[in-house]
Amino acid sequence: MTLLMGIVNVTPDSFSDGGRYVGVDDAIAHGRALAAAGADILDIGGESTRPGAERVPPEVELARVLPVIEALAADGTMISIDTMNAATAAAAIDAGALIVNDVSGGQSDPEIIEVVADSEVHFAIGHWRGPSDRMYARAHYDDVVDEVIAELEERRHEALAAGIPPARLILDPGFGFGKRGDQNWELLCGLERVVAMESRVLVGTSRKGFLAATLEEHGEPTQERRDLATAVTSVRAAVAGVWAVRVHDVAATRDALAVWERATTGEGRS
Ligand code: PMM
Repeated sequence: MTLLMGIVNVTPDSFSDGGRYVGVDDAIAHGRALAAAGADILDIGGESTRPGAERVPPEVELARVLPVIEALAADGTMISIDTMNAATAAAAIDAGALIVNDVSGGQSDPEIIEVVADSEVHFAIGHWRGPSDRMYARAHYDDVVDEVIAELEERRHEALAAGIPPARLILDPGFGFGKRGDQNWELLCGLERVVAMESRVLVGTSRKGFLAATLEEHGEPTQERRDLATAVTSVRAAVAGVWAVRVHDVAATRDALAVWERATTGEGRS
């Protein structure tokens, strides 16, 4: 059964009087709603990795995510920290995170690999070709599936060499990261080959630009339409045998997966 990872982005806006980010309480409430909707894991992030997004100092990132991790981990939910910073990963682990999700796969801040190696948490390694301001310049592939697999293999090798056991590794082909529209569709079509790498695979297509580009053929790609598209691509990923899908709208993908399971096996979660 494919696990559901719900996305909790802690709003970057402003400080409240108490020194807590205004977005903290909203993020906690949002995380609880996603867990109630069926999220198996909550992925908490305090820095946007979207194309063109500016980097955030690790101490600011940490101030955003830490209270959210503490509250949601205390609920008993499995927490993933979405960060490229070793210091943030270390503090998040101390606060109860069980997965370090690094879209750069340890390339942005290589010390993150040591932090994970010195702990007992899982490491989600993303396929990445540089920071968001440069990633499209590097989006050249002869065969995107082959090259993503080869580069993920290098990252996996580094993690293993640092002493992280294979059972703690998760690979993510990094949809939207250093890939242009059609390259993402090609990658989605070739997901079985990524799954054949024999690590758990995590896939995040939620609301991404390549979905919007397809939806635009029939008008405004609203959030609602992107969430429907995400449910479909997440089912596609589940068909390939991925371990988990990372989504904003947990309920939509939960329903799509439940219907697909019933439609193909006659069995389901309930
Ligand atoms: N995408 C984003 C952020 N974190 N983590 C993983 N493992 N995989 C992804 O594809 C991924 C990620 C960017 O999307 P967002 O800004 O909507 O969170």
